[in-house]
Amino acid sequence: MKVGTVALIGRPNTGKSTLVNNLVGHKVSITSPKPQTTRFSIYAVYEDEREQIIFIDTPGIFAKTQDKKNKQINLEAQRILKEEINVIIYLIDPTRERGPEENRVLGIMRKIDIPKILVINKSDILGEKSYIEQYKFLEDEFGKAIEISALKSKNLGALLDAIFSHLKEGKRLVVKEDLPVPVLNLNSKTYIEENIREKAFLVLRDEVPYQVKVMVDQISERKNGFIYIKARMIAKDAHYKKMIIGHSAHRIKQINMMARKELELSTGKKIYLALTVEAE
Ligand SMILES: Nc1nc2c(ncn2[C@@H]2O[C@H](COP(=O)(O)OP(=O)(O)OP(=O)(O)O)[C@@H](O)[C@H]2O)c(=O)[nH]1
Ligand SMILES: [Mg+2]
Repeated sequence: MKVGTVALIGRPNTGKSTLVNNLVGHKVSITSPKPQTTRFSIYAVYEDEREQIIFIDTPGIFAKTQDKKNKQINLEAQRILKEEINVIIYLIDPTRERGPEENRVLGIMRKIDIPKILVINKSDILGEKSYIEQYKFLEDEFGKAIEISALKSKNLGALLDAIFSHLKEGKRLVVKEDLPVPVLNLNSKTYIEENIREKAFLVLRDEVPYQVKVMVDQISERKNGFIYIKARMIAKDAHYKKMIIGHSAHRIKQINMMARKELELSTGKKIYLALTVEAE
């Protein structure tokens, strides 16, 4: 069996988390149409008959910044690159212009001496609006590009083959059966918090998601087989709190319902989610 660790690198919103989720076949990372959705690196396990891969989904790298939080996020992606990584997937989103953000990622890529696979994502919508010409030069620099659609799971087999060709023979890095979900570094609390945060992104759209924190206070199994989860969404102030709750609580109810459904799917159990909102 061939084994190895593969990091996904790219600017925000290129589809790194979507790709990891679809490769692993299970939701491990949250995704959203907003950049900077992923905040910390997530390790997820993929395995088939011939290979075992640990994928590392990193937060998107963006242009040089003075903002403290953004600096931290950039550092996180670069910290990962100092770990033992066997292959890097350099993910491109050709539906957006190249710009300073891509240049920054490119600068980092050029300095790293690890096998890289250039992957062009969102091939399902390339017909509509494409800046692919701006990225063609990368093929000369990094070799052949693999065109995929992370969202539609298109051409992922070719990507797995390319990864396979870079991996070395070895023993399994982890025993998958031991893991409740194929995520290595997330405990269930964080997993639930991330799920709720994702639904908040979806329901609140452009309004507030960045200002929302989620805290899980309790997870317990009830006699009737239900899993009881008590969680709080913490808004920046009273104004945002009201926004999250929505008129006759319609927003918070929707967030709750969506999070509950997904948690039921991933655990195979009935969930009771007591979700409240408070101001910081
Ligand atoms: N049409 C299309 N949309 C995609 C594809 N892959 C990802 N997306 C969308 O692009 C958006 C961003 O996807 P994410 O997976 O959250 O991107 P990311 O690179 O993890 O972003 P950060 O965590 O912010 O760095 C979401 O709205 C996805 O649904 C794809 O292959 N085709
Ligand atoms: Mg992400």
